[in-house]
Amino acid sequence: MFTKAIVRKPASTYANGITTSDLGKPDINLALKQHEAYCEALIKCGLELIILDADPNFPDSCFVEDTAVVTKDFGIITRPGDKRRLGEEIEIKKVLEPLLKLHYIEEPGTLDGGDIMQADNKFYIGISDRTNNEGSRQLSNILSKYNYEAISITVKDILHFKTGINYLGENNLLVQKSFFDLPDLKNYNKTIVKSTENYAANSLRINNCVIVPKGFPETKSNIEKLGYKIIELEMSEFQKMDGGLSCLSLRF
Ligand code: CIR
Repeated sequence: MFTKAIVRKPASTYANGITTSDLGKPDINLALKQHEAYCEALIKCGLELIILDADPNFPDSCFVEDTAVVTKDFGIITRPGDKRRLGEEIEIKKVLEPLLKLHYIEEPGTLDGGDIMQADNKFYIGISDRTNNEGSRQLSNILSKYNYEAISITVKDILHFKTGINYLGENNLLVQKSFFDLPDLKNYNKTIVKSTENYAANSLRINNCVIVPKGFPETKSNIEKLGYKIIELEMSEFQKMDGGLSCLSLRF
């Protein structure tokens, strides 16, 4: 069970953030509305929110997931892999310091939280353009102290590991096609997201709900068939900046 989440409001400079998508410029007012709806959904799922003010110096800073990896007992402050985002983690460190025992990813390691997927007692670490082998090695060392197993997986053609895969719980993985045959994931029950619904692979399990982006009916129905209660959220303005549901919060 998660009880808390950290979120950060989109900044006035949000449209200047990093993106590879060709979906056009985001509308900041609409992004703020969608962010409010996201916060309401987290509250509905039973979370108490720590809502941080926007920081216009960091256009991507609403994507707090990349700045830390958190569990109930400890947290790891990351070293974001794109230089333009280095520094976002400082505020998150301040917020987490009184709450959790903290560890740090250090230079030359880089690591974005979007590359880290926890599935029960295992952590999968995506090696991507943002997370390097050294970052993965440091994280694995920290996790091993807490008796978690760490498995690294190479990420190709998508921004972060969790852009393409998410653990729903009860051994259920939601996966884009490219992750279906990975030997490291062979023991999971996999639900494939069809390519026209790829964005919905970043659906988010929180307590007894799964939050799904609006507009992906087949994925929604497949998750429903697994027995989960669904909350759908409009995510258009975050999709334009390569962000998904998991990116917008740190849950613990
Ligand atoms: C970036 O490129 O870093 C942001 N525009 C999007 C980050 C999305 N975060 C995530 O998937 N965890």
